Amino acid sequence: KWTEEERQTIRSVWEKVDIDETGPQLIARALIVYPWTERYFGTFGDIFTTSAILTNAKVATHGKVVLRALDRAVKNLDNITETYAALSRLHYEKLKVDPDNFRLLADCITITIACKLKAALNPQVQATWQKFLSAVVEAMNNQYK
Ligand code: HNI
Repeated sequence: KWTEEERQTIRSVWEKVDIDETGPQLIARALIVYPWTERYFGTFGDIFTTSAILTNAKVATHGKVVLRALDRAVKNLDNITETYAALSRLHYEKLKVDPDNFRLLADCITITIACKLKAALNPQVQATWQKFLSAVVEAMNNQYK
């Protein structure tokens, strides 16, 4: 499913990502741009204003958790669906996350990475990166029925 060039491109983007920096930024971006996503994070305390979102420690931690999960996908490109089976099930059964939000979060991941990588995320690289994130989104959808 992946060419050797695609594998290398995905790895080259990923190795430039600093999980501790990008993780917090990407969840903050999702909460600000798509404010309804706040409804799933009732345990995070005050995330009702932009400044509260940007300084919330639970938001920051959660971003790192999500990117560590993405690291598992990068390392298991040939079986992302299996790698994410339990995670997809958790989002479906327990967290009851509307799966439309997976695509939106994926776009926030791309944009946050673009802010960091600048010109290195050229159109060709972005296309391959988004193909990878589409596979992630598909895997997150897999246990929904
Ligand atoms: Ni998501 C918990 C990964 C999309 C809402 N999420 C997790 C955990 C991981 C994770 C890993 C921790 C699981 C555990 O505790 O075992 N989430 C991912 C990934 C994506 C994603 C890889 C998509 C690319 N999650 C979303 C989206 C929403 C979401 C789009 C809601 C809009 N996730 C949650 C919530 C939790 C969560 C809520 C529980 C958070 C907590 O700490 O209580």
